Amino acid sequence: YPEVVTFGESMGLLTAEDSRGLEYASQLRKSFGGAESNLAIGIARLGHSAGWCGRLGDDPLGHMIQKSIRGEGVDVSRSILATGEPTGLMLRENASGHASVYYYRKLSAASRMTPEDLDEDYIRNTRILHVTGITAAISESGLATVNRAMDIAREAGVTVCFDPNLRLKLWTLEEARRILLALAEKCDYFLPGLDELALLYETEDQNEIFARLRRLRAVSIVKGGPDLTYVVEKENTLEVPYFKAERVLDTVGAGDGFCAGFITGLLRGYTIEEAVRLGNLNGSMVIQAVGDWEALPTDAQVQAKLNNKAHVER
Ligand code: KDG
Repeated sequence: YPEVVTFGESMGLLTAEDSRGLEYASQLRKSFGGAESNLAIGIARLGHSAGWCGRLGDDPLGHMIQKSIRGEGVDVSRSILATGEPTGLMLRENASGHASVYYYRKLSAASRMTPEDLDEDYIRNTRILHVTGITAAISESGLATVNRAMDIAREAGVTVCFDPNLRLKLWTLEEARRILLALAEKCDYFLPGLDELALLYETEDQNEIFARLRRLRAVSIVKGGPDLTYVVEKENTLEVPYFKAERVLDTVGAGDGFCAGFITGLLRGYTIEEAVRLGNLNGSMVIQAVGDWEALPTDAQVQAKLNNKAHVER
């Protein structure tokens, strides 16, 4: 069984790289995205085993996504290609310096995921289960699947990581607040961003936010501080500085890259601080190239970065 198990919606991703945006661009770059498959690929690149179990359509996009994730060394043996259900799609434009996405995922195969899709033994026998709030947002049955997976993991003593991944294009803030804060009660590691917490807890006051986090059973790892990541535990708060990225080309996927590094650190028995450092380094490498997961580093690249070794090009 893989050391980490995750599941969620992966979608075709068509990006207009042209400054004219989606409306006027004449070409789109084809890839795929999905927070959980990004994470699984990140962990596999760092040399650990990960399993991704999503529901895709039995269509060209579904085949491309399943083969690509498998090609990255992730176990997709529990993923499903559902006949007659479309693979979700996401369009993106990078016009005027910022990215906007448009989702086409209502009634997608993934949004029809149910708890029956889960292989319970697969979850019971892993070391870490990682779930995100995106799956909870896409449908009632997606939420039920997240809850069921968390319950199976907790009963079996499997560590549960949860990234709320707030996507306000998928639900209202009120719904998101009610559901994401309930899920945060059920994990061992809560992995939100500071901006998400301000929305979820309805305050910009960092002391108030951290006081709320301290009431959780989980250790919270808060991404997106001013050049640092916070670790908020019952008694203390730790600040772990970022690695400076040489250039920032595309910040989408940075959070998933962070989680992949952090979870790898947990698998390796690192201290929390060391695990967060690996998360920070991994996240800083994702943003240096275009794409949600393409620039996730291998372990050799991470080691070279840590040892300041120059890359030999030819
Ligand atoms: O975290 C990056 C993801 O947001 C992206 O890959 C696509 O899962 C995705 C989503 O729902 O936006």
